[in-house]
Amino acid sequence: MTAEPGAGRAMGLETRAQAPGRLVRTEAGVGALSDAVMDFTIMGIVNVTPDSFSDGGRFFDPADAVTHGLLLEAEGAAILDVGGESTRPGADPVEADEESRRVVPVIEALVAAGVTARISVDTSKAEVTERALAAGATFVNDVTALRAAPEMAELAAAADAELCLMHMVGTPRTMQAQAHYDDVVSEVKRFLEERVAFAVGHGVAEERIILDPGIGFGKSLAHNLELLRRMDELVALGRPVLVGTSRKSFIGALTGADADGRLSGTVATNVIAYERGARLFRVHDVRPNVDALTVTSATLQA
Ligand code: 9MG
Repeated sequence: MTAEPGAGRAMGLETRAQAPGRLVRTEAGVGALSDAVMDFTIMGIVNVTPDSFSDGGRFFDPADAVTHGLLLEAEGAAILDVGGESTRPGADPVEADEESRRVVPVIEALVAAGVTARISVDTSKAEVTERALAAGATFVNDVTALRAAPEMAELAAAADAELCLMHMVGTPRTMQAQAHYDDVVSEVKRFLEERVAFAVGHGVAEERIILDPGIGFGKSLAHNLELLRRMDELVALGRPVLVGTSRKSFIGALTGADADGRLSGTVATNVIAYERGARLFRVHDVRPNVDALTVTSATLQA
């Protein structure tokens, strides 16, 4: 894997706002309020689950999920991540048929509604991936990095879809018990390099791959903070890095806030990660993160 010029740039979605002071629709969604270049991408979370940790059950009805996705797009999400199985520790496993029944109608309805945001399917199952890609998803978000279903590589490759490979030791059900690292950043890097080699070896174009350190997945508070602080070392792998800290419990461990009160902490993590080169951000609260990252981006480019 070699670093390429502009590798930190998020998926070619760089945009320039057209009308300072007004919301403008751009390739990435709703544009910035200044004339700064938006060189980051927001992935809005659309959980179609009864049991996700912060919004479980809120958008379980497909119509509510679609309405929510459209709102996130209007707020500036360039990607909508549609998931039908919670990855929180202790969540109930879901059969592929049930997971597809949750996500496919939402993807179809978002496409029918004419969303311009890319649609991501958050799944680790080949069957769900296949159905979601057929329904209009163009991005696969696999928290197991192709370990649960290696054949997802061929499916993503055949569809020329973007593929996010996330670090996690074990599975969502076993990961917390395995949170030991000698050097968390080096170990995450090694894992991601190996998974990129696997994906490329199974036909995925390297330029379609996005890397993710898996913040909160089997990592202690200190591990999560170290990964954020040393994000530049992951960015140096040469692929865009996606960060998913939104409302996670390590923020609550620092601030004492419950999931609904973790927006300020989430924004802080994203600003730090941006400053160190991450360019994709998976969030529940789109608009505040767009605003904070627009200001950060403009400041660093001034
Ligand atoms: C589904 N999901 C929950 N947290 C996540 C994170 O941090 N990254 C990615 N890629 N997906 C996540």
